[in-house]
Amino acid sequence: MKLDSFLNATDRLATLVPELLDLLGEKEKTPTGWQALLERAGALRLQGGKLSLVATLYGPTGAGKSTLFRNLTGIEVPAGDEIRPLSRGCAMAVPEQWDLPERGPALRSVLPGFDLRPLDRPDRLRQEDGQGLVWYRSADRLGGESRGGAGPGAPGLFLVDVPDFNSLEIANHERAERVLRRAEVVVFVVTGDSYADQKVVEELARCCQVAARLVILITKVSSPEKARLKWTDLLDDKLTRTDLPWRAKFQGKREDGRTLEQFLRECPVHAWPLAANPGLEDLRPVTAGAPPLASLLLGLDAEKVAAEGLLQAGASTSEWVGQLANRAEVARKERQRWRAALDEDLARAGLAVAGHEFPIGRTLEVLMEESRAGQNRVFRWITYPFSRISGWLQGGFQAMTEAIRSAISKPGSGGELVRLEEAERKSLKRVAEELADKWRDRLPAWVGALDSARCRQACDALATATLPSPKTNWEETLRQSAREWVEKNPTWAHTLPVVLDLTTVGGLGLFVLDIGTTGGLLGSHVVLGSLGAGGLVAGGAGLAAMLLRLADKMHFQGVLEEADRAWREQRGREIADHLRQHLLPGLLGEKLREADRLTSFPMEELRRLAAELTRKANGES
Ligand SMILES: Nc1nc2c(ncn2[C@@H]2O[C@H](COP(=O)(O)OP(=O)(O)O)[C@@H](O)[C@H]2O)c(=O)[nH]1
Ligand SMILES: [Mg+2]
Repeated sequence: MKLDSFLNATDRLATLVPELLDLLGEKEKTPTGWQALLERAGALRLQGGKLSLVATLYGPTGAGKSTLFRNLTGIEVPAGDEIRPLSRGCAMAVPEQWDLPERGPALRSVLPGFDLRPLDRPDRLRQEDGQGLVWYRSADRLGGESRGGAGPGAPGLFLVDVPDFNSLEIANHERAERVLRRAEVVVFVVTGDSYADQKVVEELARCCQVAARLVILITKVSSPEKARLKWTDLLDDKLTRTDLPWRAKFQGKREDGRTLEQFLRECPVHAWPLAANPGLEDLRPVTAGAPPLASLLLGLDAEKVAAEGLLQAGASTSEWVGQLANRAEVARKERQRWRAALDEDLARAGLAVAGHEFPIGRTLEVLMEESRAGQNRVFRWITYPFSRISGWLQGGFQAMTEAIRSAISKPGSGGELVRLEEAERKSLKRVAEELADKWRDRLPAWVGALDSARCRQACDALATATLPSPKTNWEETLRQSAREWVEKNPTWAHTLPVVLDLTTVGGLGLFVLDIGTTGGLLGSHVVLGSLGAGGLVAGGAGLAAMLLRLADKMHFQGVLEEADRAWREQRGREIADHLRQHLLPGLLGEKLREADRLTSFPMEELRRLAAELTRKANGES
C-alpha cells in the first residue's frame, strides 16, 4: 500500500476534520474508526519499519477476560467471583525485555499517547485512574508458548486486559474503548449467557468495524458444542431477522469489501467451558481446524495485520468523512441562505435610511449650475421678462429662499432641512435597533442566542463610526436630467437662477430634506396637481411641498424623480455597506466568520482525502 500518501491524508484530515466538526457544532463523540485511524497512524509513524501488534481482550464484566489474561500470561491481575466490576485499570503483557527502562521510548512508540507505567502491584488495577493509563509487565510466554525470537529487533505482540464495557462504571467503558481503538486484534470474550445481550451485540458491531482481526471466545458454557449452538443462533437468527434492528448494524462494508456480517461469520470462535478453576487446557476452538488461541495470537503476521488495522480504520473513516462532508454541504447552503437574508435586510435598512432623506441641497445647486451653463451656451439671446412671472410664483420663490436660509442659519432646529450626517445618524440608530431586534428573534439554532448587552454594544459601535460621505456618481444622473430639462425648458431655466436666490446661502449641498417616512421624496408627497394654484406656501407647509409645487409649475419633476431615485439607490447601498462594516461584526462577528469559513471550506479536498484512505485508492484489490 502507498503508506506515505495514506499517512499524509490522515495528517491533513487530523487538521480538517476537527475544524469542520467545530464549525458544524457537532460536539458528540467521534466514531471509534476515526479515533482508531489517528491512534494507529500515529503508532505506525513512530515505530518505523518494525511493527508490533496490540491485541486487546474486550467484553462485558465477569466474562472471564482477566481469568484468561492470567492464564495466558501468568500475570496476577485481579480476577474472579467478586464485587463487580473488579478491575478499573488496563494491564498489558509485553514481550520479554520490553519492560527494560532503555526500551521505554520503543514501548511508547507502540502506544503513543498512552500513559505507560510498570505494574508493580496487582491491586493497581482495582483503583480508579485516568484515561489512557496502562500498567505493563513482561511475560516471556503466552499460554505456555514461547514468544520466540523476541529479541530487541523482533516485532512484538502486546496483550491488554481492559475493564468492561457494560458495568455501571462508565469510565471503564471509555478506558476499554481507548485500547480498542489502538488494538489491531480483538479477543471478544462473552459468556454463554450474555451472547444475545443488546450491549454485547452493539459492541460486537463496533469491533467488526475497527478490528483487523477478531477472535470470539464464549465462556462459561457446558460444552464447546453449546457455544457453537449459541453462536449459530446469533448469526443465523438474531443478526439476520428483518424484524430486529441488529441486522442493519452489520451490513456496513469492511475495507476488503466484505460486510461486517460476512467478516463476523469468518472469525474463529473458541469455547471455554464452565469449571471451578478454569485452565487453558479446557479452552478449545469451536471452528474446525482453528489453532489454539495462544498460537493463533502468536502466529499473526505483524506487518500484514498492522496494515489491515490501518486500512480498516481508514475504510470506516472514509465513509464517515464522506457523510460529514454531505452534512457540511447542507449546512453550507443553510449558512449561505442566512448570509443572503442578512444582506437583504441590510439592503432594505440602507434604503430605509436613504429613503428618509432627499438631497435637496445638491439637487438645487446642480439645477442652477446647469441653468446657468445653458444660458451661456444656447439661450444667451433669450430674455424673459421677470415681471411676467406670476405673483404667486414669485412669492413661492421668495418663501422657499427664506425657508432655506433660515433653516441653514439655525442648524439642528429640527425642521425638515437637516445636515445629511444628522439625518442619517438618527435613521441609523433606528434601523440598527430594528435589525438587532429582528435578528435576535429569528436567529438560526446554530448561531445561538444574542443577548441585549451585545446588541447595545454593537449599536454603540455603529453610533461612533464615521459615516461615509456620499460618492458623486448619482449626481451624474441628476446632471444629465437637469441638462435635458434646460434644453426643453429654456425660459424656465433662464428664470430659475434669477428668482431662486440661493447664491448667498453657503454649504447648501450638505443639506437634505428629512422626509419623515421611508418612501423617498415622491413616494410620500406625490399630491402634485391636486393642490391647484393656491400658492406655493398655502397648499401645505414645508420645503418638500414647496419644491414639488415649483417643480410642477416649471416642469422639472422629472429631474427630482431622477435625483431621488439615483440618490436612494446609491446612498442605500453605501449605508448598507456601512451597517455591514460597523453593526454586523459587533452583533454576529464570529458566527459570520464561521459561516464564511464553512463556505470556503475545502470540501473537495476533504472528499479526496477520504477516498485516499481506501484500499482502492492505494492500488490494491
Ligand atoms: N474465564 C472463565 N471464567 C470462568 C469460567 N467458569 C467460571 N469462571 C469464573 O468467572 C469469573 C470471571 O471473572 P473475571 O475473569 O474477573 O472476568 P472479567 O470481568 O471479564 O475480567 C471468574 O470468577 C472465573 O473463575 C470459565 O469457563 N471461564
Ligand atoms: Mg477483568
